[in-house]
Amino acid sequence: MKLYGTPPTRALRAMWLLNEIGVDYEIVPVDIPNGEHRSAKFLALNPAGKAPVLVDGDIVLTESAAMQLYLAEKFPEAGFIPESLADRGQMHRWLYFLMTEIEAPLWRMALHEFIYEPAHRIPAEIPNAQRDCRAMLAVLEAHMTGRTYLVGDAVSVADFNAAFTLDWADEVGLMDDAPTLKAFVERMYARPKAPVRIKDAG
Ligand SMILES: N[C@@H](CCC(=O)N[C@@H](CS)C(=O)NCC(=O)O)C(=O)O
Repeated sequence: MKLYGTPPTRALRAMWLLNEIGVDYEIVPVDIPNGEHRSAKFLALNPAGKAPVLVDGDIVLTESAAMQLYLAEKFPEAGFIPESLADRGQMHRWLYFLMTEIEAPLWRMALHEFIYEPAHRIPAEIPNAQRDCRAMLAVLEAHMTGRTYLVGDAVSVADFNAAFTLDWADEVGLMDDAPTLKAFVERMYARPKAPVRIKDAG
C-alpha cells in the first residue's frame, strides 16, 4: 500500500492502523507548504486536494477515518472492529463524534490562527472553537471515566482515532480539564506500534 502524507498530519490516523496490523506500506510525502496537494497529479488522487490518501492496488481512499475503518475491515484478524452490532454502532458513534464534534473545532482554530490568508482570519472564531471543543471533550471525558477503551472492553478503531484527535487537542492546550482523556492518550501512545506523537513529529 502507499500512504500519501507524513506526520504530523492526519496521515498519522492511517499510519497507526497500518503499523498495528503490520501492513507493508510506503509513505509518499506530499509537500503541502509548497502546494503539491494542488498539483494536477495529486488532485487526480484526491480531488479535494487534501492528504492523506491511501492507495491499495486499484483502491484509492481519501478521508483518514475511512482509511482506519478500511484497514480494520480488510484485516479482521487484528480484531479492531467490535463483533456485536451494538458495539459497532457505538464505534461509529464515537468516530463521527471525534471527526465532527472534536476535530471540526480544532480545524476551525487552525484555519483562523494560521491557515487562512491573514485577511480572511476571524479572531473571534478561535475562542468560539475552543469553547465548542472543550464542551465536547467534557462529554468524552465523562464517557471514559472508569473505562479503558471507548467501546466495550477491547481496543477498536475508535480508540486509534481518539488518541490522535485528543493528542491534537492536547497540542493546542484544550485538555487541562480532561485528566482521564490525558491518561488514555498516554496509554494509547505507549502501545509498541503507536506512531510518533504530534509534538515529536517536527
Ligand atoms: N477530512 C480529511 C481532512 C484532510 C486534511 O484537511 N488534511 C490536511 C493535512 S492534515 C490538508 O491536506 N490540508 C491542505 C489543505 O486543506 O489545503 C481527512 O480526515 O483526511
